[in-house]
Amino acid sequence: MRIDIITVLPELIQGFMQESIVGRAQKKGLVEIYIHNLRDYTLDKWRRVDDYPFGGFAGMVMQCEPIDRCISTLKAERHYDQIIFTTPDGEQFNQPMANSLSLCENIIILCGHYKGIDYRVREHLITKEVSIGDYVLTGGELAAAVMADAIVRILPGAIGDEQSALSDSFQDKLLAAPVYTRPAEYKGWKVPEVLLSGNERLIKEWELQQSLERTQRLRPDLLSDDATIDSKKEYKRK
Ligand code: 6GU
Repeated sequence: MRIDIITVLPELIQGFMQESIVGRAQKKGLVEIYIHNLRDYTLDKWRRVDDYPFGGFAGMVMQCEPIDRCISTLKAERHYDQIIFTTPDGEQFNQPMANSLSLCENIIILCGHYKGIDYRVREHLITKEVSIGDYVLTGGELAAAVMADAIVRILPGAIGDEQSALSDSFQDKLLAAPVYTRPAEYKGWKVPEVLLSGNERLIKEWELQQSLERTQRLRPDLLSDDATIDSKKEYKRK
């Protein structure tokens, strides 16, 4: 998979992409991530990429030309499955969207600035508008990093244990069960007995029951969805 990120603040994303699972996934060759400085695509001699808005509104607006030149350069080299714009008024990012984007061959993420981009870019160049939640960030860079992280970590091989990405909270619309490690008792705080039993069937049952209980208590909205019922049945069969 290949992810191209277009931004006016490349330094903000660069460090993040070199660390952790995302950094490792790149070294393993599972994903290529390229960060493009929008200023490299302007024809303006001062490298400006924004201008005053028509209509006399407040603030500056990112111009069509540098964005179009950057996206066109990329599109001339390969087909892109999605050209995503990060914006608080976009479709809410969630696990199913991360799953579906992780199946793409090539995607572009254009980092938006709220109120700050010529609308014609959104009408003519963008195929998907995405928000990471109902709050306003100063720019789309953090949103792009969040999306890239969620997409890359589920690529096969990105996480050591194949199973672990699939048993994440939200992956089956249930919150994950608690996990514990050694020692079995610390300051009198005990690990649930069943986990020490070695009985795989009982442990699986406990895990599902914990997932359901925690989801009911913390995120009852997730259980109202029909898909949850199916995933529970599926889980029981395993
Ligand atoms: Cl994608 N961008 C900005 N600027 N703010 C946001 C967001 C995106 N998602 C939530 N808030």
